Amino acid sequence: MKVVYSSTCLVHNPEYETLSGKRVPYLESPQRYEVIKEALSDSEDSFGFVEASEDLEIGEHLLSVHNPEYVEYVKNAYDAWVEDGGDEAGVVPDTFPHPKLINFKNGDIDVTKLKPIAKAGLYCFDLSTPITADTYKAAIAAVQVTLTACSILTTESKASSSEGPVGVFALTRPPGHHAATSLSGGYCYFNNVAIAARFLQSQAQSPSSVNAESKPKIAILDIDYHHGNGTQDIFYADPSVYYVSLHAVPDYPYYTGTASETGFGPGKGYTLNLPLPTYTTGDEEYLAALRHAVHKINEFGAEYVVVSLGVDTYQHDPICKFGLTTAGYRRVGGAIARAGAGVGTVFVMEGGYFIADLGANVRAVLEGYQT
Ligand code: SP5
Ligand code: ZN
Repeated sequence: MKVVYSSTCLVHNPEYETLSGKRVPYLESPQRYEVIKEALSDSEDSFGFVEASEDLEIGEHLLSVHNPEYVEYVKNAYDAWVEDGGDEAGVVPDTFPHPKLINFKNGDIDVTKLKPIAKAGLYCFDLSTPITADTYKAAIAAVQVTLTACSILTTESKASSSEGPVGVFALTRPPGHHAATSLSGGYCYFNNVAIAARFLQSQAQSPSSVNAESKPKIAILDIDYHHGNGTQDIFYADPSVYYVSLHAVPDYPYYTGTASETGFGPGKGYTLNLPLPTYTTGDEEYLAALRHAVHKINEFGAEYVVVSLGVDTYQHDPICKFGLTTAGYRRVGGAIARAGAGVGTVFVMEGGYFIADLGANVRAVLEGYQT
């Protein structure tokens, strides 16, 4: 399996975040990236490493998901913030446009004239997603990694139709599934998997996998511990992208991910949330839900499967409350190999914060997929 990475993903390195009112060292660290890369280099299975090109033009693909004003904001926010006297550690909001506070639906507030601190709350929903001097560069590199992995996937899928399913791993950071069209949060700035889905739609071609609106069908399987609110939101009214998420309740991001959220308008029925309880979800409970998710994806009939790969479902994860084991992750990979009845899969890295076993857990999923 090819593993796509970029050294530029390492440059995003915030000092701290605020969790439960406490200032703590930033959990989504560059070290996460290094230990995953190292574990895959040590694997008996052959992982072939490919460094993504920094010159890859991604503008069009970024804008297939994100609003242009938002992209400009992420690019320039740090400089504007520092110039306005903000802390050099990075842009972090202190006030949000809560529904009961909002006064600009009637158009009397010009968003472009908001102070940097006000824009911070407009474009970000938590205290864990600061924009530092290097954030934009790393977030762009993550998109470059994702798109490079998708190109490899489409090329390999077309070449090897008889050799079974093709998998590619996009080693991304910062992660993406909490980011929406013009919103960051949960360590996420640009939604890597959403950009992957749109890119794969532009490349796919099998007529049997084309839906009523004649867009190729893509399934997104989100196995991060947290609900991918951003991904769900981006495709909520879109029947060509089936979003399926397994995640913990009750837990962050708290306000999304119920089973009753099933899509909107033409997208009704194309979002599937499988919330699982904190503390009592271990390997067996998780795999039962995952098999159901895979079955639903097979019924949908996608041309490609995009996996939001989080291993924060691990038993020792510092911010999560599931009990998966490293052996369980092998079975998770095996179950995913059955999704889409053998079509190509791109795995895109999301969460996972227990550094000591993070690499082994990611490796277990990918090896489980291959065997
Ligand atoms: C990509 C991803 O996994 N993002 C997750 C972001 C979670 N941020 C907030 C988590 C709140 C955890 N609260 C538990 C406090 C432990 N003392
Ligand atoms: Zn997560």
